[in-house]
Amino acid sequence: MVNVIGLGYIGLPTALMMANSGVKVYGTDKNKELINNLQEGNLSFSEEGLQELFDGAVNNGIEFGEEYKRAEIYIVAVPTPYIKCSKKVDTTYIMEAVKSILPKCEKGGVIVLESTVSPGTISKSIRYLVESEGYKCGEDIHLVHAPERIIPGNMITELRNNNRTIGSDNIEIGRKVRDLYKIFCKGEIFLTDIKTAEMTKVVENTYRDINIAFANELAKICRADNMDVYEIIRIANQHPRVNILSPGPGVGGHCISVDPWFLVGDYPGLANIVLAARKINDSMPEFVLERISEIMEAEGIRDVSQVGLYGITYKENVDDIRESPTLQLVECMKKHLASGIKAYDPYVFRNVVENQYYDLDSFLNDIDLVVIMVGHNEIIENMVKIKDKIVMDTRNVCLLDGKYRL
Ligand code: SAJ
Repeated sequence: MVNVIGLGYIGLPTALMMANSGVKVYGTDKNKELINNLQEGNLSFSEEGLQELFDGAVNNGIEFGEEYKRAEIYIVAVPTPYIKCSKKVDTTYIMEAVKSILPKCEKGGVIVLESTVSPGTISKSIRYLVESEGYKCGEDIHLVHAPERIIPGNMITELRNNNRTIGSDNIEIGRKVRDLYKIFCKGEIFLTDIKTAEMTKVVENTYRDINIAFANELAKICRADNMDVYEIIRIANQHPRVNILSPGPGVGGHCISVDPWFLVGDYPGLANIVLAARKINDSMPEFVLERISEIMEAEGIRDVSQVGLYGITYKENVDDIRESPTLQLVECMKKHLASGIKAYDPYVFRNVVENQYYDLDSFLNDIDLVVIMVGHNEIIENMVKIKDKIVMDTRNVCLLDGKYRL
């Protein structure tokens, strides 16, 4: 039996995938409402292929509850935010999970941590916790790090096909966990030690953050000197060794905008490019706001209530709003004591921001300037509906003439 702890964006698909592959799985989460929903057959977020996976897992006997079960292997996929003042990883949720596992775990059982952590965290914090509770690591309990790599929007395919890393300080235990993941994962699974696995995961997301920051900085430079950043990136990327990502209104989500901070917090004075990249990406919502003001002035729009933010999620084709640039922009506006800007997202039907619309036509009727914040397919397909509006496109997805860009 495998007990998966934390049934969010990572834990749930992983639990369902294992159950579909014939593993006996129990899914645990402390959120009672989430558990009730899962027990009633309702998923908490949408993702292509998730419903089918859920149905298959239920047929194979997966169960959900708030309690922890006696198991040989635990998989922990709970959030690891960063502490705002120190920038260090906040291990509260993992510690809570591990502490609850210990009295249930079979002797010699394995705790696999999927949550992203700063290098050394498992040895410094988790191992310390286990041993201070009276268990011997490597005998009573084995700790393993198996950082997830799946991308929201394409999770199920990536869960099946991506290469993975497993960090274990005991080769036999590493192989045992690798064999469990191999049941559903067609990608190559690399075995290494725990600290290398921890650092590798943080490095992967930091690499992407720095690349996006470079694109965002180029957007600012090109705006200052009237150059077309998109054309420049497109041509530069024809070089066989250049691959610049796309500028945008900011970096959201619970991974790329969080994990690089762990390096800044743990290696002050060393993680300099990392820090600069974080600052550039975090400055983008403010930059978009400046662009909106310029366009309002150029077009004679007097009131922000005539402006609408088209897209609220942190990126295209997902319903996740965590650290979303749109929400950061709205916060920015509050600091400037400006209110009244409108917002709509075809994926968001719960109220998350003031002046939010749930119907595209009413949203468009009430505004003059449309700011495309997310490149959802649905927004691209409905582009004709905004052809008579003033358009500011932060994602470069709009083919209409006369639009403003970053
Ligand atoms: N973004 C840009 N420009 C780009 C690409 C992305 O502005 O060219 C923005 C997005 O709009 C979004 C943010 O960056 O706001 C992050 O989106 P993303 O698609 O880059 O990444 P995530 O956070 O959805 O998923 C990442 C992935 N990591 C990498 O690609 C290295 C995923 O594989 C990880 O599993 C995930 O983080 C995680 O959980 O760590």
